[in-house]
Amino acid sequence: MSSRVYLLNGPNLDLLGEREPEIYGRHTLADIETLCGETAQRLGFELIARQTNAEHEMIGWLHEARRAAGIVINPAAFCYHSVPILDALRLCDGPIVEVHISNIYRRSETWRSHSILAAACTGVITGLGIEGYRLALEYLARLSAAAAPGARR
Ligand code: CA2
Repeated sequence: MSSRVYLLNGPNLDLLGEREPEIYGRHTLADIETLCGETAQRLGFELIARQTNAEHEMIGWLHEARRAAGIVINPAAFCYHSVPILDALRLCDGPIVEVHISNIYRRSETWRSHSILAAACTGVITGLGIEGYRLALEYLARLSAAAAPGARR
């Protein structure tokens, strides 16, 4: 059983912390990766953390993550239109948590509330800031523990 978990962040999240702090807070992508790295270490996961602005790169990483213990993905604006990413998510065997830093149901642009990728994910965490990433990893750890041989059901 793999102990590898992928943390994948989508377009523009490399600039987090620079604009719109009232919506996204002041944390940077580096803060997210540090938080997730520490959390993964505590939970016994090997974390692969990546960010891209390119759809094809995200798809390649999802292929790589097909047999991972889990995926935490903030697809950013890919979630509104990317059928290729939807298909790639559906090819993954493990649990997938979609994370959004802002509450996508609470935004003034109502189109932001409909992620086409959510249907291919185990669950979605939205609006809890960067804490959402930590909670997603903790959820994946619970699933892994429950699936481990000898685990009580
Ligand atoms: O809340 C989230 O995490 C989002 O996935 C962020 C996406 C946005 O398109 C989604 O609707 C919700 C990307 C936001 C744009 O990136 C920024 C980068 C730096 C500063 C402000 C925004």
